[in-house]
Amino acid sequence: MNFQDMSVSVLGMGRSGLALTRELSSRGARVLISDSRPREELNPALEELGGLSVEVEVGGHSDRVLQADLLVLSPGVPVHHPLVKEACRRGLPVMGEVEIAWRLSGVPFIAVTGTNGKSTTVTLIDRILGERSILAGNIGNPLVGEVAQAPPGGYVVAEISSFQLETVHAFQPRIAVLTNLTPDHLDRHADLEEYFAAKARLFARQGPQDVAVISSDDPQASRLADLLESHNLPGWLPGFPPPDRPACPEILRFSVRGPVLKGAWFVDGALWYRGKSGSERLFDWGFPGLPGPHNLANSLAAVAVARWLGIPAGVIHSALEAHIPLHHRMEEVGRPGGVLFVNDSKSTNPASVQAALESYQAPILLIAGGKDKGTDFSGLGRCIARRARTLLVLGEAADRLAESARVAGMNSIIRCASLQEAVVVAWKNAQPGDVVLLSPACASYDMFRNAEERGRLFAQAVRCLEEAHPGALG
Ligand code: UMA
Ligand code: ADP
Repeated sequence: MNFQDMSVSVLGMGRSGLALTRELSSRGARVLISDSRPREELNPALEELGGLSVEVEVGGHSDRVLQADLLVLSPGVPVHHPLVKEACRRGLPVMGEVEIAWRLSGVPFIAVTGTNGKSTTVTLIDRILGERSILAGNIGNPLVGEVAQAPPGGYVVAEISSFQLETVHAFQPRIAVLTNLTPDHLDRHADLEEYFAAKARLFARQGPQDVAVISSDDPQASRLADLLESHNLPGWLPGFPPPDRPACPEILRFSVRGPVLKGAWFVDGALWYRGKSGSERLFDWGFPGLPGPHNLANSLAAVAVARWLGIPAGVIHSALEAHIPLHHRMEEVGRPGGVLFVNDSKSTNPASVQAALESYQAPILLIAGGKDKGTDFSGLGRCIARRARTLLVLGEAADRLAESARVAGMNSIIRCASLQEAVVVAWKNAQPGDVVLLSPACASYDMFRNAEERGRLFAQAVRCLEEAHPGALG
């Protein structure tokens, strides 16, 4: 893709927009970068742009952004934005950073999407590939700034969100993985079907030389695999044309429940893989850094990818053995007085909370709540009532969460004004051996800058407890 003298408007001055602006202007494009936030909130971003000769617009997106050859959206800018609709109406190409990064990359992509488990799965794949890969995308570092570092003959391992998939077109990953698909981001997508259709775009351009790795345990993921196999993937929004050829990659499935026709599975304590040369027992399951059945599923996805690439079982085993939980994902952050505190701040939907609740045998005091994404909490409420001894709620979604647990029969529910208060109250109500689990089921933006900040403050509050009560409860 040649950007020389192309006029490009970039919406959003976050990590994605800034990386794009740097890359496109270095390739000779005339860039206008526009952000809806006021100047005083954008000072660090504006400083980063300081050395570049680009046009900057702050405090809103004007029609000026439509006077371009290409409109590029940051993931945080929804395709339902009126300006995007107008761009599509005028025939102005609209794309996102993933599409551009893919077009600029010289090496194939291994792309992972799903409601949960993306970061864990891409990290496992990247560690298995070692020197042969680079890791980027929704995990935190924009692809466009990284793809040039991929080793020749290697792979870009990319975590891809549904937001990013809204604006891909020709994107054709060599290997595409779907971990699972459960309700989330319904404040952004019109409904679950639209979320599903966005996820399906990961596979829409794949051909027979490519492979799709899809959970066979998750009903929506399984439905997507069936639609892919029968060339019936859903279309996308008006203004975004469908792929011009029927596509069907090779399909591998993975299951924690038993054998699949082709792919990876778990049975009788061991991992198995069946590819072109028949079934093989790989190794026993049991890795301390990968707790819970959900991490078994993530590992099976990574195993299917790795075995399809011909990587020996021993190399895969070593990578799983060396894995330590990523920060803010069921991360043990302290044990004041014998009470285990677990930071699962990246758990932002009901399915990820359920996965955490199913991972501990000990009594659980659950801290949950945060920015309300309009998610249905009724199933989660039943799971909380079954698995948790006490629920501590906070944030915008506190009342809805409390109500869902209450109607499911739970009566130990405590409302807290802050995360710090929740930590102290949970500790006072806990016995040695109990688990205090921060697993919010919600986004963090009502009280924190992001999920990482929420997790850090939780860990800090636990450290304060440890310092204030050395030996207490022990
Ligand atoms: N903005 C506008 N107009 C709008 C909306 C937003 O100008 O209509 C501006 C905001 O004022 C802000 C900027 O856009 O200044 C933020 O852009 P962004 O929200 O796209 O965030 P980035 O910093 O560019 O980070 C994005 C991803 N963010 C989102 O998807 C919300 C990051 O994923 C990703 O790591 C990064 O690109 C690099 O690829 C974060 C995330 O929360 C971790 N992802 C969601 C998730 O995992 O659940 C999908
Ligand atoms: P993502 O990148 O999709 O957000 P992460 O690997 O960062 O996924 O994990 C986010 C949250 O989801 C954590 O709370 C983690 O424990 C949980 N989780 C991870 N894998 C799964 C899975 N396969 N199913 C359900 N929950 C999961």
